[in-house]
Amino acid sequence: MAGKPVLYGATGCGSAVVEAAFILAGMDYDYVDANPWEPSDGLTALKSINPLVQVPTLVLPDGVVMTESVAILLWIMDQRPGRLGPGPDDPLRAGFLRWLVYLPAAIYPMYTVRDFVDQWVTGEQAMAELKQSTVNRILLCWKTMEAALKPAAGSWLLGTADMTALDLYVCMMTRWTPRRDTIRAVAPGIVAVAERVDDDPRVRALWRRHFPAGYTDI
Ligand SMILES: N[C@@H](CCC(=O)N[C@@H](CS)C(=O)NCC(=O)O)C(=O)O
Repeated sequence: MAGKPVLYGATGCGSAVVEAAFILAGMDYDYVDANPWEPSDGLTALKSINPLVQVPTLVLPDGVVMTESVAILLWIMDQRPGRLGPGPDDPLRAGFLRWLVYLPAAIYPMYTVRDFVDQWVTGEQAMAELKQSTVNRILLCWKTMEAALKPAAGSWLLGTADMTALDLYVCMMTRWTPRRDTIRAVAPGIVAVAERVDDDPRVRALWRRHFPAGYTDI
């Protein structure tokens, strides 16, 4: 496919994992900053191609628009078979797919609620309670994943030779509320993997750009 894909993204947002995957896959991409919380030309352009106005959104060289971070990650893997995770014939594939989809299906929607809590309930108390409920659910999800995967010290989540898209995803999402220190209490092995991904020289600069010291989400 000629030309480069165009990634609509924002600092600290779900587009970070797509950038990390492009780096590990050795693929070039163009980037349009489209922070959903700040008016910009990029945001206006994003609105015209994604009615939900969410990042990541990817425009393929042939003009096809992709949304959904997990779909974009799987598309990148299609472009570079053998990288970023086990392929279709690998016995690890089923578990890889399960947990790769679990993150955006079970955890990511909690942020759609908590980032825009006034769209779901009214009143300060109800909003505070709903926000707390999203944190409770996020922690339950991390705890469940930890119990199932039991990550071994010093290994990647699935015990693969190199990190996979799953490790990248976990690195990004554990940065979000309630953040690493709180998540560590219920999922220490997962946070250890996230920290290992932080330090990988291939993606270290990217994470620093997205999650500088003192980073906080909403
Ligand atoms: N299901 C989507 C969720 C994307 C998403 O919620 N992105 C956030 C930024 S991290 C966003 O754009 N929020 C703005 C909004 O939902 O209006 C995915 O997995 O890519």
